[in-house]
Amino acid sequence: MSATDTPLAPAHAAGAVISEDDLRQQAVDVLDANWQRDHTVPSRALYPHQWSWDAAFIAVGLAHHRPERAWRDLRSLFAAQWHDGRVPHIVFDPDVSERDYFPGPAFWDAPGSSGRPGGLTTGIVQPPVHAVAAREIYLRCPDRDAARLELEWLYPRLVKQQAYLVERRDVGGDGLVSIVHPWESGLDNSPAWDNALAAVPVDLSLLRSHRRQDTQVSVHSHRPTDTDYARYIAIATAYRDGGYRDEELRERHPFLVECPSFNAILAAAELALADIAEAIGADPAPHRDRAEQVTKALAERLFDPSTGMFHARDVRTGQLSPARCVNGLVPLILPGLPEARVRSLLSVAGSPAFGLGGELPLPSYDRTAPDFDRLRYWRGPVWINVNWMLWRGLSAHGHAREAADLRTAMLTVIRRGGCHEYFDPVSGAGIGAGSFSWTAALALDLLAAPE
Ligand code: 2M8
Repeated sequence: MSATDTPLAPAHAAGAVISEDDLRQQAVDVLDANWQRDHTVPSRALYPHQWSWDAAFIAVGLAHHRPERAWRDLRSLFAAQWHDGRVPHIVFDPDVSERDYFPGPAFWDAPGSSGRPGGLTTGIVQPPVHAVAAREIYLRCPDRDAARLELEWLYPRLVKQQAYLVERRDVGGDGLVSIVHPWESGLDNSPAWDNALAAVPVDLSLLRSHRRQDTQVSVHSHRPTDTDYARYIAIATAYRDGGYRDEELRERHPFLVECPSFNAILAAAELALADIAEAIGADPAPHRDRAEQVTKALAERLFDPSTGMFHARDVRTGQLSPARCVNGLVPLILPGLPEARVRSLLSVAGSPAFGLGGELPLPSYDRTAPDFDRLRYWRGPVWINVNWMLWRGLSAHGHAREAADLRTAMLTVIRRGGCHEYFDPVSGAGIGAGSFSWTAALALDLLAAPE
């Protein structure tokens, strides 16, 4: 039976709905409990280090609770920025044992991974949401002068982060950034990568030499399969063994994909940088131009008129993935997206595939697809960070009613299920890690927004 045949579970199935005040307190408690010296961990049990795009979403919420921590979190992440501008997807806490997360620093810290200013990090990146977060914190900070000083520190680093992506990662040569690993998308095991991953040989013996840690602390059926995990290790190993260099990737790297949400976030970051530049007396114009170029390239290269939404492109074959995934709706965050594209995305978002306007937020994958999986990680479950971006996109395009409905749906699942990592898209129950930081942080932002 597919999930579309399954009736929505009654509201009480996933627990009682707590009040907004109780949720606010719960979210603050989660963020306080996950604060670690100079950063917030996504989850104490499952993700005990600092993650790049998590830090950005978390900072948005911290701005409502502890603005000084919001800045501190971003500062500690950018202190680990590589000389070439890349912001690593994980900054490892040296006090956490290698056994507590795989792949840990020993895996990533291979000879030849030069260019780091120090500290233990991975060598891949995640979507650059940080400029958007920095602008949000700045707008919320009561102490404008202190906030401007933070922006002055961050701005050149954010510019360098963007320059790394635009100059070193345009593997397809069409003005869009390629990701070199599914983990770079943040939507790790999304069906969006299935076709590109199918070309990567599976060596299950890698799982004997490298022991998965995620399945020790989480339910196996929620996590990527061993087959996919073996591919993840192989792709990360290939990039690491190439010294984390980005030259000749097309000739030697097994996974190169243009992701619609990564590129939409890249363009949104340029718009945020334009505002930040204005706030600190720098020139906003180049940022606006870059945002326009990326938006245009996205609309031309990754939109599929036959589905009415955006899709990931495999740079090695030139093919668009047929999978209808939520990352294909994220370009809605761009105010410069042509109106026809916006209308099309709204229609897909409101269709049975995603159900915008219904009781639940949007799932990560088409509900009507035969392989829709309500439990496995990014292959069906509801994620708050993606819905939060879509909510902002709907507001930016003037769709206030749809935005309000989505906000209510997000707050309802969190009030019912708790600050979980993700939610069952059928019953609304909270699943994955409990006490998950970005869900807590974005709940604070949603609660603070006018209805
Ligand atoms: C998940 O990814 C990590 C690898 O980066 C993992 O599964 O171990 C993803 O949901 C990713 O988007 C997120 O940043 C990370 C930490 O919350 O967990």
